[in-house]
Amino acid sequence: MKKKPREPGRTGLSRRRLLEAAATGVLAQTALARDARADWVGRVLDLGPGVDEAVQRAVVPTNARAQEYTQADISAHFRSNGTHDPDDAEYQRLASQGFADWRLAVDGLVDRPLVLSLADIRAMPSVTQITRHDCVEGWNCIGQWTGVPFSHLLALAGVQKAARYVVFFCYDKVNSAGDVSGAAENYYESIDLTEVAHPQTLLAYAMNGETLPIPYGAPLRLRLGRQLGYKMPKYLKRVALVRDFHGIEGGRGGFYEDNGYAWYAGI
Ligand SMILES: Nc1nc2c(c(=O)[nH]1)N[C@H]1C(S)=C(S)[C@@H](COP(=O)(O)O)O[C@H]1N2
Ligand SMILES: [Mo]
Repeated sequence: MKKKPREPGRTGLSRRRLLEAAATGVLAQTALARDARADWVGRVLDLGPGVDEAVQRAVVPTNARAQEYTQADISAHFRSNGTHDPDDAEYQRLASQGFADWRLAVDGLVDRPLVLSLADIRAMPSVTQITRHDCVEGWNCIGQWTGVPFSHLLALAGVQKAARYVVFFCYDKVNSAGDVSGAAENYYESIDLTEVAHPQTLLAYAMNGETLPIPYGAPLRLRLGRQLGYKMPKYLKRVALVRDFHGIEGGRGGFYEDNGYAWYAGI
């Protein structure tokens, strides 16, 4: 008589024990991987890393790229979400002059604070990538973005040892999800230094071969390969290297986070 194949789960170890063992291994592996990583890239997160992040980082190697697509895959219509045109007098003035006077401030825990024009940023080494944008609301679009690898820009500024996160400040104010009557807050976001080092982390100034249009974040927005849309702030005005989120807006590292969404939004 043929032996019945063993049913899944009948391994002698309970499912729970297996999960616990896996989680312990995952955490140990993650810690090892972090220790092995170079200099500032490896100094990540005392604060905020959920198990989600530990598990994803262990399963997906840190530098794994999200899928890249071809020209033929680019969405005919790319949706614009959240703010479409910041209602901010300074932003409107800058936009009316083609962002000639716009500057990006790079400060906080850096050796050399920078103030960069769009021309400065466009003169840096650039990459062009066709990737998918996934919004937490459940839609996605494929687009092509051109920009400077963020790690290049931060290397120019020199990241100090105490820095753990980059916080992005934007020109627009938004209302918390579902509460149109609520007071508007500044849109802001943050990523850690592991995400900075990822090859698909760009400060993008062009989309589908054209200057980044206002609905999609002109003149400069963050693009990440492996996180949800809300982690990619548009209308950037300042990036600051920080140790933690204490005293920054609602203190959770981002506008969506202050409104209950996860800080780590890996996909
Ligand atoms: N400054 C700013 N950045 C933002 C938002 C916003 O409202 N303001 N919306 C976020 C959300 S929820 C998504 S899905 C994407 C939308 O980018 P898109 O307009 O290029 O589709 O931007 C993100 N970044
Ligand atoms: Mo989104």
